[in-house]
Amino acid sequence: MMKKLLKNNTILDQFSSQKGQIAVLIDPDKFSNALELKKLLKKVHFAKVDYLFVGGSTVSRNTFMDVIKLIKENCSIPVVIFPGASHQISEDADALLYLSLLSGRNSDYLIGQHVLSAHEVYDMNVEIIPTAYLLIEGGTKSSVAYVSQTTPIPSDKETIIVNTAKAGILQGKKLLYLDAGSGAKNHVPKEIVNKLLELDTPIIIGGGIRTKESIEELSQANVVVIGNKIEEEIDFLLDIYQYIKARN
Ligand code: 1GP
Repeated sequence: MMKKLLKNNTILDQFSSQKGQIAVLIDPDKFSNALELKKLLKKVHFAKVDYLFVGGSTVSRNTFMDVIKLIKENCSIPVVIFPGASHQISEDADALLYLSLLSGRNSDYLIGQHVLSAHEVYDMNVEIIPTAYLLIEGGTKSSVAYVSQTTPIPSDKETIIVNTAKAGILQGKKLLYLDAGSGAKNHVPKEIVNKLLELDTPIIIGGGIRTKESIEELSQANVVVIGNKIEEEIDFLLDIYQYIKARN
């Protein structure tokens, strides 16, 4: 137990250390073919992406664990679990975003899923990052909203968003994750990111980010997450490569 309490916050420190970092989100269901995944890993490595986030809404435990193992065997980029449910855990990952869906009022995603996996997660040798997860309206009904049966916060309700983030910090969350949902029409507005900077807590933004311009617009966030766009057009990693090269 002590070991866990004394553990260094390596990935959290890395999140905090710089703005405009890039994470590529890998949904194991879409990359269960090892050859396809290895091809993707070569490209993310070339682009010098900062993190690989792994998670999905429907993935089974075995597929999840196999994909994380394969990533770790073939790539040195830190792997962060972005879990869709309590069974998406693996000791091979570097960190786990311990998400509480604070924008919603579904107790299952506030505490229920956590209790189901707590006995395993508690003893895992993986960095656990308590994360305030806020779903923000992004112009489409997202899988997260559907699966969690929660309503996202409207993107123009700045005060509600900021107060939700503040409540999360008061509860001990170390990280803010604002998600417009996978495939969102509109990503989280940059004004929200700028407002949240006042809270002095690292910020992750995801959902609907599909252009280099959007990445630049949101680069005050610590980490910008890109999923769908890379699944659709793997060569978008060349744009990411250029962005990262200019940033460094
Ligand atoms: C991660 O849900 C996002 O937070 C991923 O969204 O697939 O739209 O990039 P996209």
